[in-house]
Amino acid sequence: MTSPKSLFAAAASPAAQTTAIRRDDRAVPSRARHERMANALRALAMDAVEQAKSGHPGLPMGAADVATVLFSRFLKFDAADPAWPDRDRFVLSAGHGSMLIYALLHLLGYEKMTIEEIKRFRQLGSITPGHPENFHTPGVETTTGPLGQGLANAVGMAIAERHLAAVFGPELVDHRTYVLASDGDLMEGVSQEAIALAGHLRLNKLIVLFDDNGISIDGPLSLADSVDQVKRFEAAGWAARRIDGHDAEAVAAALEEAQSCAGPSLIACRTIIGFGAPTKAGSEKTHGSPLGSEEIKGARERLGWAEPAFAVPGDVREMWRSAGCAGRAAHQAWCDRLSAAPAARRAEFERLLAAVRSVKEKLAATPKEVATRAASETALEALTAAVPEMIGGSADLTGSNNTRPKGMTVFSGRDYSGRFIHYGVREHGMAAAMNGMALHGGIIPYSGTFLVFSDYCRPAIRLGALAGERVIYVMTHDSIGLGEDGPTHQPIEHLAALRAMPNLYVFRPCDAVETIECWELALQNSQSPSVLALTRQNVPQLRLGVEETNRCAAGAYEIVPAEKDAEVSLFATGSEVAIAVEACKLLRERGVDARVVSVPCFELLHKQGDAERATIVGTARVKVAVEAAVRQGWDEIIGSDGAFVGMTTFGASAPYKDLYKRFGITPENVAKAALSKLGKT
Ligand SMILES: Cc1ncc(C[n+]2csc(CCOP(=O)(O)OP(=O)(O)O)c2C)c(N)n1
Repeated sequence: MTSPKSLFAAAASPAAQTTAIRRDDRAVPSRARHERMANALRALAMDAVEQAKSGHPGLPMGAADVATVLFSRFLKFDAADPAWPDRDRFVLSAGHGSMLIYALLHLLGYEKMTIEEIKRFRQLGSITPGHPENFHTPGVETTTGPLGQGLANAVGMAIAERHLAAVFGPELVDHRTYVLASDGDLMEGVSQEAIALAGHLRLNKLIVLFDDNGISIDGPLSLADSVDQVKRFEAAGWAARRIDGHDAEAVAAALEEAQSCAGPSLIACRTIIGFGAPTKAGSEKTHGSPLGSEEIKGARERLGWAEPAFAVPGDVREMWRSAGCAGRAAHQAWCDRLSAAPAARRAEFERLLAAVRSVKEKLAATPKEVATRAASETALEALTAAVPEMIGGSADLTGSNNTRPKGMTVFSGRDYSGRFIHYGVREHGMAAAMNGMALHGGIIPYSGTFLVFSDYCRPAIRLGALAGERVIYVMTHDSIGLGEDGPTHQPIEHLAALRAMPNLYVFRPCDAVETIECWELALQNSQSPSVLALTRQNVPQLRLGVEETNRCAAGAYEIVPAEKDAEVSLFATGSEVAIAVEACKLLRERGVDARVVSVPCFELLHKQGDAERATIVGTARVKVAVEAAVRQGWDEIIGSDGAFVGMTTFGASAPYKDLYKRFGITPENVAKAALSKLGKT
């Protein structure tokens, strides 16, 4: 087991000593004080959107009361250290309401969120982008904007908290995850997956505040939706209630009650979008455009807010600042407990290297002809033993994805110490939850489904790539090689589609040795998600000797060198590398010197310098690529005049060997394509 110190080392910084107020001791502001605090949020949101000439004032104005109660009376945090590991998390799932979080961070005293940044809302280089970006703005917990994602991230954060609390104890891990979700968040399908999973896992420290304003972009929600959200959440095992979201005491009472629920809680807060705007409040007109100077003037009058644009009076600033440091004593006490914890053990990096080395040594001693999904399971046995931060799972395909190594116990509502999550048939919710786990810190999530269902995860994979999160997808059944399940299950365009995504590493190892090497690279990619595309069918072990270096690290390498001077370079990935190796033999029988380059990861190859890449690609007159997928993306390696042996249509249902013949992905055809380019047919 890793130690708490190594886990929290990077993030924890000792808090300044102050005479601080504990959460429970915070003074309850009078109604007038509460209103002034909430109105400061409203005014900053109106002013920033007006200045930017774009943005969404409606949500911040409507949810200002809820946010004020949460941040001034409940949330455990310390504005001086946005990365304090044991802070409560606040997720603004409705990311379009970004001015709410920016105004909060500013008023609470987050150092970087100056009034200048608020004035530069949505401008190039500001820390106040259109939608919140956690990798950009200290104090923002996750990147939101695509509706539904934040809520599903929060489920992952709550899972991470429960697991780490079970492992390290409540003295070091004891925090809540709060979400502000809108109608749009709850209409998105991913929310259902997230809600069902959270209810099932009894995530009692997850509290969703629903900004129940009944308005979306097109107008009243009744145009498109008539779900009773309270009943919906209750059906999924949540405690749920409705309150008036402008009644601060009702919000506080509901939050108080939610603290002691046995499962997750929903608080549906009835609010008025654009609260305070004289003619536009309660209508979609406040949702996504500046209010206009007349409306803002009227709103200031209604709210009793006489300050000029962007000005915050001293008393209000003081109230917010004291909320911003109310958690400082709790933070300091936590730092003290952490320093009393056992010393750090060997670094994660060293543990990882030792595990990889042991797997490679075993494979060199006893080569294995196995499916790469099975090789991945063997790799996981060593890796998960060495890296306890790894939490596995599968979207109901555990036996097919081979993601549960022997002995890994299940994470459940009864036992949060388990490290394997049965996500159910919820690929999208799983992917978004994994993002949340990675964001939480202390966890390296990996989980599986079929590669074809990467489409079901894609929105979350994309956000993980944008935010630079280490999430590892084990995507098995990676081609027509899966056989009899047929074209619905056979990925064709998926590798190309995934490779098109910036900051996503797509690995397609060719054998057991490449599989452990790709796992090592995925684990070392601490700023990027990775996909491991793995076969269902067996493949021969092509790498036989003992090799210290990770040859996959260059993205591509010569797995079969030329005899002398190659006329033909054959490029392949995954299960097709063995086909290319056979084709190479056929070419040599015809007197043609050829070499084979395995290309386990395009992105790493692209990262090589020009000279290294040129050496790997080589200078052979003819280049042929073979991959049981579409050609798109390969021309960068083989050129538009290269030959490609792969798929141009959907697959079919049949035993896989028949399919490879039917679609012409055979050594004979690869050799034929090369010979034809050489003019030797
Ligand atoms: C997945 C996704 N689809 C569409 C949008 C565009 N969009 C932004 S806000 C919104 C709906 C707004 O309604 P609601 O969620 O109730 O927010 P409110 O109007 O209360 O601010 C839509 C469709 C989006 N951000 N994400």
